[in-house]
Amino acid sequence: PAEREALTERIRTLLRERNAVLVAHYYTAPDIQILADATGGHISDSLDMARFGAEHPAETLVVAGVRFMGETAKILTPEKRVIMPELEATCSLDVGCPPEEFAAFCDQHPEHTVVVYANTSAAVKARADWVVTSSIAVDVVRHLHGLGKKILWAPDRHLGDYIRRQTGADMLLWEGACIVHEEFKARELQQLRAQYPQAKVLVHPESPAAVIAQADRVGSTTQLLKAVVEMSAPVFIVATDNGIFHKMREAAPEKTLLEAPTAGKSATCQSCAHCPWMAMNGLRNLAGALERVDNEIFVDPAIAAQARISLGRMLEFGR
Ligand code: CIZ
Ligand code: SF4
Repeated sequence: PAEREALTERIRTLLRERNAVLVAHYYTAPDIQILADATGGHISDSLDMARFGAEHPAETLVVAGVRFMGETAKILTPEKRVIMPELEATCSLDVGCPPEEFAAFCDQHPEHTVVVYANTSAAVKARADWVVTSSIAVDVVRHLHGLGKKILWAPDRHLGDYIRRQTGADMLLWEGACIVHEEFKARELQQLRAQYPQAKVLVHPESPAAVIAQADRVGSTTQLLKAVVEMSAPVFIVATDNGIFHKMREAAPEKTLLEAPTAGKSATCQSCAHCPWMAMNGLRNLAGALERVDNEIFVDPAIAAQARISLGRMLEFGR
């Protein structure tokens, strides 16, 4: 605790000295989220992180999250310096969608509109017509489907399959998955619901279809957070990364929140559904990166220019 105090103080000072602002994802540790709140920074899903960073006047953005979030910030504001606590923090969706293989897949299907999830590298975004996050994916695909477009979707197959069921769009799916959400188990969830019949079930659509099928609300992290406040149930079972519990408890302290069960763990386990790459962000490496002003994110300018077009469509659509 004493070390945490000292680190927190050090980071506050450095943020001021470096004219920097902290932008954190909901899945990062409570320490980091508290600090972002206390220093005029921001905590949100990746779409809002991108928006906030682009609109904030600070010269330096400190992005606590995973690599694609830092890259997105850099693409949208190339004139700003973007640093991250840990450059090795990646995402199984990004890793599972290598740019060359993806480009080859797109080339095989030239008649399809290419829509990719934000959880991808800059090069994959550059190859896409559209970038979406889970908060607007269904709306964007419904819009494109309405225009008669066929969709090539990447990389999350569970999210893609969910969007297809929601919209009826003609969709080709890349076979990627999130190692966190993929682990939620349908049968165990059924048992937990039987134990808590009054509970509402909140599910992120990166989860398997049999888990989504049991949801009272399916949505992005922001939408699930809103659901905890709006829905009148006393108990919620939450199928997404447990980093979100910090904001959920803050928003609805009187409600009981349970983690949806994952493989081989009990429902009350505190560490089953947590992204190992998000967990790489800590106060210590955050302070270090700010101190040295390193761990900077660079994106090839030609790729960034291309990716800015597909990202720009998302930001415009979401307004
Ligand atoms: O699972 C993730 O990494 C999410 C939910 C990203 C996002 O869009 O905020
Ligand atoms: Fe990627 Fe899943 Fe981690 Fe999100 S939770 S960063 S989708 S691996």
